[in-house]
Amino acid sequence: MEGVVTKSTGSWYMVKTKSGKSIDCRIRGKFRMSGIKSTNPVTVGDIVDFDMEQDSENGIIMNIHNRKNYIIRKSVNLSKQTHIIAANIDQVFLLVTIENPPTFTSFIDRFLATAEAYSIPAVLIFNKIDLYSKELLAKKQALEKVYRNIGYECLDISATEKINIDKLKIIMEDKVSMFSGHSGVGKSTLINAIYPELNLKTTEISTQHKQGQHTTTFAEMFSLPFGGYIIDTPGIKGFGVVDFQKEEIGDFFPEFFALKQHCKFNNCLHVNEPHCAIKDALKKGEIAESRYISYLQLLEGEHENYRVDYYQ
Ligand SMILES: Nc1nc2c(ncn2[C@@H]2O[C@H](COP(=O)(O)OP(=O)(O)O)[C@@H](O)[C@H]2O)c(=O)[nH]1
Ligand SMILES: [Mg+2]
Ligand SMILES: [Zn+2]
Repeated sequence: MEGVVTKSTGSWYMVKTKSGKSIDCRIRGKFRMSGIKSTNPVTVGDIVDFDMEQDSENGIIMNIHNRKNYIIRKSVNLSKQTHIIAANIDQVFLLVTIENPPTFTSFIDRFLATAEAYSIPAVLIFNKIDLYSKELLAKKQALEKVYRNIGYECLDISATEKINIDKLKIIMEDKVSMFSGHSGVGKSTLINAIYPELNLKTTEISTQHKQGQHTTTFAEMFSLPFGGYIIDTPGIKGFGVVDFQKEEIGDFFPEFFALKQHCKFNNCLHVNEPHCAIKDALKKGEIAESRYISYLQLLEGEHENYRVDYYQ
């Protein structure tokens, strides 16, 4: 039988089948995933094949399907090992507010580059649009133009006034989604607007985790009444860990990637090199200055303390 792992404790896995049944499963022996040194072989979001144990309500996971993507966290004690937080994420939403709190482009761009590195499509949600003055609305529109031009979907939302919640639900339908953004941007309020019962659940879980002695936290997938899932990652503040190599950072800026074949040097870092297509485009205004500045910051490694809040 086939199912998706919606919850894990490290030794048990909750597997939900297509018919909607949830089965407690465990794994037998050791799974070896090629290329990944991980403390947990099976993670939330994994599609697995399982057999039922004899005379039991429980299953045994026999096989994990190839992951289309996954996010990781480095293990604290085993330096080379990683903990896979979740797999097969269809999209990640970054909540952005122009004010209260401000979300800076450097933060947005680091987030988007990380999502690109993980191969997870990212959507920008501009929340609290009910609050914005004419001036701030113009600022928001200018930002949206920058991101739409390079292929990112942007959505205006008011979580409190319930503006465009239906549009968001359509984007989320039948997909596995994650939400992130600075503290105070309205993640909890938005989740509440989408599906009130879910918020109750996640609050309970966060509390439970705080009381627990173990710092290990496991993600959980919550199914949505209109189809699809939200992945909750209690206690995990980073969008995983990406160790960017200088030469590859440009590849995670789609508008840079599209032009780099025209740079004179194929290892061009787009800083001081002559005949650089990216700098030419910047001069012509075809690449946004804010994006180029964010790129330079990543290149200089100013991302070490980068943290993204999840929606708890
Ligand atoms: N005016 C307005 N306030 C909002 C909106 N969304 C959230 N808020 C407020 O922003 C504050 C932080 O929201 P919260 O959901 O706790 O943010 P979180 O830290 O991202 O989970 C709360 O006071 C919310 O009522 C919105 O769309 N409009
Ligand atoms: Mg919150
Ligand atoms: Zn270049």
